[in-house]
Amino acid sequence: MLIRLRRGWEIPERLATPEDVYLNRRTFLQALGVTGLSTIGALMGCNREGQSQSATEAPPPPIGLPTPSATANLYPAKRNEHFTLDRPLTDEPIAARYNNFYEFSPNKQQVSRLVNAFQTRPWQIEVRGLVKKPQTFAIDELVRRMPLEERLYRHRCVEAWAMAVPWTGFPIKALINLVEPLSSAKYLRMVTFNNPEQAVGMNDDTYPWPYFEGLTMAEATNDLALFVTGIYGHELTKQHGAPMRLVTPWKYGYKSIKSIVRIEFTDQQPPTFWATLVPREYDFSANVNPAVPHPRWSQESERLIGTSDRRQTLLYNGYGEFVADLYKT
Ligand SMILES: Nc1nc2c(c(=O)[nH]1)N[C@H]1C(S)=C(S)[C@@H](COP(=O)(O)O)O[C@H]1N2
Ligand SMILES: [Mo]
Repeated sequence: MLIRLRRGWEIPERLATPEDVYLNRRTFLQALGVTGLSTIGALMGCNREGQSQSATEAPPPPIGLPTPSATANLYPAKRNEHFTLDRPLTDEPIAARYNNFYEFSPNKQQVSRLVNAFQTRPWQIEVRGLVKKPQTFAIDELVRRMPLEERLYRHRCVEAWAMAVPWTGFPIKALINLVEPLSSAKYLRMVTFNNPEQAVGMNDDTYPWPYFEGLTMAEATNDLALFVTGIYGHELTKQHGAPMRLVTPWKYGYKSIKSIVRIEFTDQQPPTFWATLVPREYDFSANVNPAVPHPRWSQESERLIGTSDRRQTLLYNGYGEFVADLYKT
């Protein structure tokens, strides 16, 4: 039996619809008698051969809110009407059950089922490195001090699916101002929580956990760059990266690191999770650009999840008026 094993990140989303991946993987696992979660990643993508069975599927889980917090009453926040969309908002149940969060599963449709044990309070965020005022914030105190607003943003995953979401959060700039970076600070490095007991996918040690990402200072202080603590008018759910995640809508989704515990100001370009795993496929800047194909698939168009709509992908995901100046040479 010859099985071509491929990791989830090795196939464009277009070639592996989540339904195919999920149903065939189930069949596969059953046939092999495999139940170990660590094998799921290795089996992602060996699909499309056998036809999907109508597996007796459990009903979808409710849209899980995070661990109770002291700031739930801050939502919904006032919408900033400056940010408009060219497409309908994605329905919340669609966005809530289609998540890239490898700490829980490499299968986007499984993540929301696996986040229950994840504790998002108490939660602290340490800010350190090249700043005048390094400090550790309790998340609810930080959120209370920040100017929360709602923004409608497009989101474009490198796998060529897209959605449009109402995020609630605050400009990264507001947090940067609190800690006063030194002039030597050129980059922000951000790190996700590390707890394999609460996040079952972290037991797969083929990944360099915990997840890490970075931005230049110019990117981080751009108006568009948000730290997000809410979605669809309520607190951020676990599967979307509670209690606080990054959102940089002109970049591919993998930059928008979830469930952040540490932010460090440095003078060196920080390594990133996906570029560490597959350097020739995932670069540091990760700006959305339809003219630059991924090494194994085109980036010219994208599928809007929950619909059969396919759209042309726009340079900087349509946010050129805000960010193009950052990349002029
Ligand atoms: N810690 C962490 N952050 C992450 C990821 C991840 O696997 N782990 N996936 C990224 C990718 S590839 C995308 S497309 C978005 C998905 O965000 P969503 O699930 O809220 O749609 O989260 C990003 N942030
Ligand atoms: Mo992504």
